[in-house]
Amino acid sequence: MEKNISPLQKARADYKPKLPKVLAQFGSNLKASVGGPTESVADQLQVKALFPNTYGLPVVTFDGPSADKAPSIKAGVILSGGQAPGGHNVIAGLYDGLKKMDPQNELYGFKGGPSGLTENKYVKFTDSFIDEYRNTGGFDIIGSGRTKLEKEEQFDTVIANCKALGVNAIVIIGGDDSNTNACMLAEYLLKKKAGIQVIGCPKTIDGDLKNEWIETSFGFDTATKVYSEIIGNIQRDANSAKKYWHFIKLMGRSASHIGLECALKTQPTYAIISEEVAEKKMTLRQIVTDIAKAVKTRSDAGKDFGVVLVPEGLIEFVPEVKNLIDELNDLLAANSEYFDRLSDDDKMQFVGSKISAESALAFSGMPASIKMQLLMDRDPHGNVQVSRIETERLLIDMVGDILRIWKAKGEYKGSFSCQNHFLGYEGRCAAPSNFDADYCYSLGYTASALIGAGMSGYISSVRYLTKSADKWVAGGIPLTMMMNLERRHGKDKPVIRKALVELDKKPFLTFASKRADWIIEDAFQYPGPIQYFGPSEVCDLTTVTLELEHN
Ligand code: FBP
Repeated sequence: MEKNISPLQKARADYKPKLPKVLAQFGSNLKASVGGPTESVADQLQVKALFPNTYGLPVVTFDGPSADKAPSIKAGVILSGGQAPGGHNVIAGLYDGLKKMDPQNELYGFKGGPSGLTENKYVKFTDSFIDEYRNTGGFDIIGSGRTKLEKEEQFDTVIANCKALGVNAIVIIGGDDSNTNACMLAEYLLKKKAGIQVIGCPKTIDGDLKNEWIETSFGFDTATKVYSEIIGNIQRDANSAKKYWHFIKLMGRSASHIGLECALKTQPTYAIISEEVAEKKMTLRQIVTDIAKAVKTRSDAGKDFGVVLVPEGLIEFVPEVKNLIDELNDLLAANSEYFDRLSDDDKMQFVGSKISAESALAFSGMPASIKMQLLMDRDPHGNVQVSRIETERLLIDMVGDILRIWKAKGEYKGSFSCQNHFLGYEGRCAAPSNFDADYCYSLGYTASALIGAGMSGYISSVRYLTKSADKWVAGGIPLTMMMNLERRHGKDKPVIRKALVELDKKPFLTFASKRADWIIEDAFQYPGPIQYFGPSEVCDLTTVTLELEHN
């Protein structure tokens, strides 16, 4: 049966992703120049003790062809965690890089995320298989999952499965949690002298897997473009009908990079940045009072409409709620089986009796629906599933309460009619923008070069991303460099540190310098849809965040 693909998909299949010169020109095995020993971002002694074989590895940069022939490679790849546009191109780049090195090299895709490695579910990639997925969105080529690989039994099963198949390298395409898995697996495989290399690739629409060497995670560019298009459309509707306040929650589990990027692109009436809330130690009451003041200011000017951007992770950054969540995490981790058997009412009572007086106060002040959402299962990495908490509705309710009080006192005369939206899943599988198509392909290709150069415990790094792709620099960063200790499931665990929005850096400062005007004026910008064909200044645009951070 002929594949049912859209005209755009057909045309995109022919797109040839741009590569850094060092990868495009040489392609076969590459020479790596190495820097000095490295350190983890924090907790150096503890991280070093936990990762004796992978700690302190040097940063690697590819700078030309290598005369050494790469060993023959049978690699396995997994997609891990939430979908992000461009994952298929990472696999295509990895495949092409391996084949360029030696046509006999092979690539296997382990299905359904990390569990594919332990359950030995795989497919062998061929040219026609890969061709079908070039430049497409989604992770459906092999699927994804959130199983945490951290136990020795799991690692031993991975060794046994790889050995049986002859796989001597594993590429893990994932976010901070998945690359933490990659680091632990690399360490274990070196300790066991298993002869299997591990390379990570930085994926997540959240944009929080970044540092000096990883300028952005893939998928952030495309997802924020999709959300900004929709926000722009909603703003135009708000400005046309002039009767609704739209509260739009934007995905991004923890950091507010997505919210900030979308705000810079669309100039909404109001945008909350979670990191600022934490820095200023704002209470929920202060947050909603500020929004209510903006609503009143506009209403006094005859404008009973506007758009508010709410970051998905906000709730965890409000100090009173953060303390509550930390206590709940520990409590639920220590009593999970007992807790699961309780009715909803008993759960509330149990929690109320076990947490501190301050947290109990914060908990009791929340609507029942939000309380239950806070008690829901954590994901396998111990994270609260914030995408399931309806923060935007909570804010609408609380702002409405304040406005009603002001109205009763005669201080506010407007109408506050609201619509709520959640933008998340709409953007995670979009066809990658040119930037993500190129970046992802380069990341995959770089991963193949790292394998060829015999590296393990590295994450693929492609830098200088605001320059044209031929000037990008490809190499690898030791995963341990990004690690620190954090509290998970009630214990201190080594994890890759998330990059939060920095309040003293240009993206936030630019936003902060403009936002007061956005409340009064209708400064809305309408970015429109991603353009795949047309002038480079429209089609190859990167994010405002990258531009401000690096130019
Ligand atoms: P990753 O960190 O795995 O990339 O996932 C990010 C994310 O899209 C978050 O923004 C969101 O909170 C979460 O995944 C949603 O998880 P799920 O896909 O399990 O609903």
